[in-house]
Amino acid sequence: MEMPAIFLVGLFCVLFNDGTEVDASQPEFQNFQSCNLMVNESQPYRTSYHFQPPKNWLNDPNGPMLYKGLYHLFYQYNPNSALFGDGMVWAHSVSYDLINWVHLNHALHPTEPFDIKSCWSGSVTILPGNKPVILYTGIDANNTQVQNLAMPKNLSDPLLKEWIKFSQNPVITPPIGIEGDHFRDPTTAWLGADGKWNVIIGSSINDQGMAILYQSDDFVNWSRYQDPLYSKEKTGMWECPDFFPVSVNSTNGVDTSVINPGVKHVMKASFNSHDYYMIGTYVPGMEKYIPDTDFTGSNTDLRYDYGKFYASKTFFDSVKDRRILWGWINESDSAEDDINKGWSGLQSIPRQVWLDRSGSQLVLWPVEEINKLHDKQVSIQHKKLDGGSVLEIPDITASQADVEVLFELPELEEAELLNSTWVDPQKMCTDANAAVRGRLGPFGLLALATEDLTEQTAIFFRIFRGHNAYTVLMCSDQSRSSLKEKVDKTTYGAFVNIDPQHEKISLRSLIDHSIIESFGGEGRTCISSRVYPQLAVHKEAHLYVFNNGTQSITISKLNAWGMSKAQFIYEENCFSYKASQ
Ligand code: DQQ
Repeated sequence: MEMPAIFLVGLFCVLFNDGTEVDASQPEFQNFQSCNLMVNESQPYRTSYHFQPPKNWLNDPNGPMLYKGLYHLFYQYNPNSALFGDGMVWAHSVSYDLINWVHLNHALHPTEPFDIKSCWSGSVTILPGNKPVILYTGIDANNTQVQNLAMPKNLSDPLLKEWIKFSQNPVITPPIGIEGDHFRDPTTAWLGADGKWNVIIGSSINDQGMAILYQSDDFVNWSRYQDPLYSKEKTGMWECPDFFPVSVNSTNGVDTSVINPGVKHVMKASFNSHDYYMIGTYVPGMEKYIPDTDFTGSNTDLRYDYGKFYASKTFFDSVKDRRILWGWINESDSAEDDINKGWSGLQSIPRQVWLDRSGSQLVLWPVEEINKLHDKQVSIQHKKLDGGSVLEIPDITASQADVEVLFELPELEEAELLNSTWVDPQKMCTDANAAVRGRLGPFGLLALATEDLTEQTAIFFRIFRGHNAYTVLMCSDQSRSSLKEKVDKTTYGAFVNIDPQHEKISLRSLIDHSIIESFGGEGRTCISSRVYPQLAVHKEAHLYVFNNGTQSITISKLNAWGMSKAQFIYEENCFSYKASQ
């Protein structure tokens, strides 16, 4: 697209002018107590430490970044309803620690022909000179998906409160052969050695999902590369692709533009309601992505999370040298329930992402800052759990808790034989829920449970013996999570890539009223679920560790904490930062 010189000059002034460096490390809160958004106790499903706005619909995380000491999270938000609809905006919040948040005014809302129906998902790229720029999908009056730029009005404002849409938007429109409603969600751009910026955009042609590659010298004029960076038949429309390097021999993250022999590349795509990823090699110049293992369309494909988790996005935290993942976790209740609650949708606890030692999968782990919310602690050590026993973890707020447990299996060789037809872990968990006794397992946690266990969500393991190896199955069983009807109680399951002969079985669950995020095998398998107990709410919620196998196991170590509430405030009248130079 040809760009009149005057507009280019204008854009470059906004993108490349040096703002005065401001140290934003001194926040000031006014009337903090009265500003903290209060939770209505009649709302048992609102969370205490997960990110959510006070009301209405939330979906995809957009453009997460760290800028001048502040974390920014933008997200898809419907200001008019607890349900999805036209008029989606980029809501905007900032944080010093990824846990406590200040809600700012919306960064982008539909105002122009190129986004008049909605401002849909996209990403932030930080251009040289520490200049963030948003590239997002606008829905125009014809429902065509076009890609638009927006720049901060004032780069010296660490809050980046105001964003200006580029006057020459859209900068990318659907190419010939791509349907106007199958062209969205640009990624964070990476800079090639040839000086070109690269972004991918999600699309599909006849059910063949793809990441279409665009390149630019100036971030304004974009040309489509001849082939998609990757495509795969029968995967359907790829939403919110993400493409980033991971270090081969370190848990540290690396900047999105790093390309060298010390990294592998992750390609993530959101389709069929899940976030799937591949690990592979990126060949710049030829613009090829060669996955170690391709998507197969079966349950062996790698997922960030085997429960609820969608439209996620990562960013590189250059201060702590880590890559952080945010994902949208939607509701499992009905639209009618959402209207009554007045809200719908959560963001996951941000997770640090790195390549597993095996090189064959990622590891995801809650960011360390979440530990700041740890309140009262209970510990158990070296405790035998006979087959058929349930042990309460007392004295903590079981409705908002963080629990980590390490199981030892002294009778490992007693594990049941794995039947060769058992290849679908979710089906295995559904067919044999927590009530079905095995030999080694089910054992794990009963969260958000009533004292009589009529309501409970069981997060558990079963161990099986094969010819040469053991198989570890992890399940999240929602079948008894609520007496409420009209709630999706699907059970989730996945294998955990660990060898119980050499490693103890670990489980961490973050429990927060209506969400349980569970991390098995030190973050190699994650399962998030949404649950709506009717009785096991607030003080009536209990937490147990259980063993419903016939063989005994040992709790080698258990630490559980009640969690304090995270703070969510509105900027107006409640928050200002003191700039020190
Ligand atoms: N959500 C956005 C789209 C994206 C979808 C609209 C994924 O841009 O494809 O809110 O959840």
